[in-house]
Amino acid sequence: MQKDLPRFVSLLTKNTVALILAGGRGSRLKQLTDWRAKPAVPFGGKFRIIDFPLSNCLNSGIRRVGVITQYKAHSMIKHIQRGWGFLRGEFNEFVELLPAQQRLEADWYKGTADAVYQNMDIIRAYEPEHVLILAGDHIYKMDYGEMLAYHVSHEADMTVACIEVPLAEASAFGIMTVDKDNRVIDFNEKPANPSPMPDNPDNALVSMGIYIFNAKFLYEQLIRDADVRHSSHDFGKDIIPHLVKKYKVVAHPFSESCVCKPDDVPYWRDVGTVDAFWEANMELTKVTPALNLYDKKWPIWTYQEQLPPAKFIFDDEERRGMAVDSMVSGGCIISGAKITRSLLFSNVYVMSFSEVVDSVVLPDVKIGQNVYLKRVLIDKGCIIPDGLVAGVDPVEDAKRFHVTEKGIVLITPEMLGQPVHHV
Ligand code: ADQ
Ligand code: ADP
Repeated sequence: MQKDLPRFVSLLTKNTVALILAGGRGSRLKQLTDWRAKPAVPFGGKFRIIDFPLSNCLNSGIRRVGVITQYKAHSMIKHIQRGWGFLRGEFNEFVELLPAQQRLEADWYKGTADAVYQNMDIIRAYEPEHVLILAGDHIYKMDYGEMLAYHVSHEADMTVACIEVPLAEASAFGIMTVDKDNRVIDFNEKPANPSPMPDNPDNALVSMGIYIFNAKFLYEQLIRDADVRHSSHDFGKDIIPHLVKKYKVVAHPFSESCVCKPDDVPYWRDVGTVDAFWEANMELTKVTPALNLYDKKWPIWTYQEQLPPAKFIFDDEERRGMAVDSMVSGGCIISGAKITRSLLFSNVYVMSFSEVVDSVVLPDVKIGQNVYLKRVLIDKGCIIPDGLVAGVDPVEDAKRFHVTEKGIVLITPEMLGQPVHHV
């Protein structure tokens, strides 16, 4: 059996279709998602959030992927068309966009289950044995092949990936109770008072929103749910709580399929708020970040413009352009300015006498002279005028910008009176 295992997993991944749910609004990211869906938000210097589940699929050997879009999809559609069009239809591999298109009724996607239901005929035509359903808005590295093998060896109808989180944060998730064989016996979507794990009262066992279904079983359940009048047609709210009572739903511990070193704490981040987004990006500038983007065995693929290397200029006034404890992406020019503990995405220019500290700067930003920025998050395309100071006086900042609970200052083009965004 052991000898046959790799072939066993490759057969499973080959007969799987993955669907990435990328249609939700993600409103906790505030103005960052005014014009783009959360999965299309840039992350980590040159990626977009959706590149993580997409790369996980490819690295796991799942090469048939549908991306279900709805809300403000233009930016994501453009990204996927440019960056993910290299798969070959002749080899039965693709990344396909599945926008809400009122195929069944005159409705957009109501809930996550409805989003899959409305595309069921397309999925069926690919004749998968298993359907892997993913959220498009988490940062993590996971081998879905391991989870598929787990699903099959447990003879489950459905498998849900799970992780332990501190009880205080657990009400944002689907909470699971499992028996000694990891069978899910109870599931509560975002309860106000989540139950702790029996052997660990500080933590709760939560769903990661990653599901594997036997394909036929999924179709039956979606058809059934479509007829339930009071259903919100959502996996977490409606489908899973119903299934755990009648069918074999199994919990798969993320620690078994996480792609990391054996001693590392498995990395899975919901960058759903401005604070979480800023923190996860800032973490990458640390000496040994918890998320390793340098692992050649599990590359994160993306679309990227062809850009020249980052440039650091000693300006006319003899000021050194420099960056320390920072990541500076391609196309950046740092001219007589100082960058400390910051992450600069592609094409960011910082001019003389300016200083950027503890900040995350999204692509195509121009920072003028004599600017001082500390603990800020700057949206794509902003032009920061000469002399602007942000991150020093929260009262002043709040007059023009969005200041988060943790004091991070979010600056978007519209807040600077620059509404016309380049497309
Ligand atoms: P949430 O993340 O809160 O909880 P949801 O808002 O449904 O769930 O988003 C899941 C994914 O589906 C996101 O990627 C979102 O973009 C997408 N999505 C949402 N509505 C959609 C729609 N109508 N059409 C298409 N796509 C849509 C879920 C589970 C919890 C679990 C957490 C883990 O419901 O049980 O604990 O994920 O983060
Ligand atoms: P891109 O898709 O060019 O990489 P973004 O990720 O910044 O850009 O996505 C922003 C999306 O929102 C684009 O489709 C852009 O055209 C649109 N957009 C941005 N600002 C505005 C605005 N003020 N009014 C209308 N559309 C906007």
